[in-house]
Amino acid sequence: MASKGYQAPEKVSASELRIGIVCSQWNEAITSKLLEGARTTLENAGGTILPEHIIQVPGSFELPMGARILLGRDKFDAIVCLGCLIKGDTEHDTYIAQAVAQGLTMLSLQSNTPCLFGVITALTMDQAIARAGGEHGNKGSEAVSSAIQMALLKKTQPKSKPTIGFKSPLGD
Ligand code: RBF
Repeated sequence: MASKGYQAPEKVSASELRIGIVCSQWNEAITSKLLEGARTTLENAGGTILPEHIIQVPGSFELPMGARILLGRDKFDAIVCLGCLIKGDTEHDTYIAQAVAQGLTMLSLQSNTPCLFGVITALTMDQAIARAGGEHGNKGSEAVSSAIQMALLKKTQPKSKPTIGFKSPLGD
């Protein structure tokens, strides 16, 4: 079955965008494919990922902190976080996925920089393989497409200070 995931419109250009990547080392066989997909999609849109703009973290739980570290190093238009959670005998995957989703949401809003959730949450390794360049597409590639869309959306907004109480710890 073809991927139902998000595909960016063909004509968008990422040449002016600075995109950072945080990649989890758990299930590295899968996350390396997500990283490959992310890089290819960005390059196809005219962008590049500099080596210093990619960081590795031990597991998915560390993705929000990894994104926070990148945001403290440089100014980014978006950060794409890549990971792979696979269900085991316990509920660790649910807790970690919720923590990551919540962490990235908070960080996006507080930093005013989109931090994308490129995390596969699979019941089996086969499901993960299918979503890392297999029959369900590549979730790393889709996360980059979403990052480009969000970054361009943000860039085209008139500059105004948030007025509803968000104060960025990063001074953005
Ligand atoms: N990290 C992942 O990215 N994917 C996993 O499937 C995964 N499974 C884990 C299972 C257990 C029981 C534990 C304790 C951790 C797991 N982690 C996984 C690592 C987690 O994201 C984090 O790196 C560690 O808990 C250290 O904070």
